[in-house]
Amino acid sequence: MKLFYSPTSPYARKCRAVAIEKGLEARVEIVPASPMTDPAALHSANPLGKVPALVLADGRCIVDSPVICEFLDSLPGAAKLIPHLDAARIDCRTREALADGISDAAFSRTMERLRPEAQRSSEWNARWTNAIRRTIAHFNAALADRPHPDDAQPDLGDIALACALSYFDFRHADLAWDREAPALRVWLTAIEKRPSLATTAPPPA
Ligand SMILES: N[C@@H](CCC(=O)N[C@@H](CS)C(=O)NCC(=O)O)C(=O)O
Repeated sequence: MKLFYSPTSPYARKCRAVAIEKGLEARVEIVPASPMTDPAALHSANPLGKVPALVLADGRCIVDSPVICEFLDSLPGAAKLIPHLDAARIDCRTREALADGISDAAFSRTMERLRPEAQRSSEWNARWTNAIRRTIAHFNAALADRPHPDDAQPDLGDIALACALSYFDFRHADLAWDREAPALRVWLTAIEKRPSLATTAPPPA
């Protein structure tokens, strides 16, 4: 199978990290794609023109990182990233959705910055920033409920959060989110030592 990805995308990184956690690297060929240049191969895999997109050997295409991760996790592998039991599963998927929401708001901030200054919206920028701040504070406060990354297999919610925080660092380091969430920084440093995250980190800015 082929995974269209960009090295800076937190959603694509999440999928790549899940593949590595599962021990599926050899089965997932990674294909770089730059979505903003509208490559035809990406459009035929994902008409939305977004990365990540996964193309299976039989030609079927799977899009949206939560669905791709669910598919990868359904394959036999070294780890299980999405719990089976309902309550744990819903908790994991909710943390994934919140983390992806940080990535969504951070990506919107990134795109907004690329627009001519006169077209930028300070109201939207503040709204995205406030949503990110609240969500980071939420994760920081809930950290005690999660096992330390050195002690247990992280789940998909943990992987998504690491990718989101790291993307926020990569694109918006000036906001220094860890001033208000120092425990979450310690958590991020620990989890990013895992090979799945260490080998998929965004390139130096
Ligand atoms: N909900 C999607 C979001 C994917 C996404 O927004 N990817 C960005 C790159 S980080 C993209 O390809 N953007 C191109 C565009 O919006 O046209 C997912 O989780 O896979």
